[in-house]
Amino acid sequence: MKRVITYGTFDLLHYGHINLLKKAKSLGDYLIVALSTDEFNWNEKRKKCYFTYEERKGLLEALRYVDLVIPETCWEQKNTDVTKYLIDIFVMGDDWENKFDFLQQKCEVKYLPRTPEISTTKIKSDLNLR
Ligand code: C2G
Repeated sequence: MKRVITYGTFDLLHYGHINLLKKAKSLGDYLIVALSTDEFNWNEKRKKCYFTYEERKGLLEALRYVDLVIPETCWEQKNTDVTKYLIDIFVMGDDWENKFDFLQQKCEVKYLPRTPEISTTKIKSDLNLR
């Protein structure tokens, strides 16, 4: 069984996220999503999410492409996650191109094309949300 993992905030879940998750799942048989906690988002990414961790987790768990959602609490957990969850393929959107190449010693690392015209930031600004 080929096991895939990806990481992200996935706030205001949109079709750009879905495209990535669908493609990530198509690369294997089991997809784990490491979902950024509210604290990690604020402390490390200065992201204030519209939906809480639990709400974002519930949305991802409802998707047919997602088999398991785990918390992302720090940047450094990727190495241990790849070992702990017996990961074969690490996947991220290509806005992260090369940023996680260090994981190539442990698993395949793939950067997938982002869906260009959509983002959580764009949704918020279009709706005048802060
Ligand atoms: N994404 C995409 N197309 C978009 C928007 C996002 O393919 N239009 C992808 C991103 O490239 C990322 C994933 O969807 O792989 C999640 O995006 P974010 O929620 O913005 O995640 P990010 O803030 O990039 O967090 O440790 C890694 C970080 O947790 C990644």
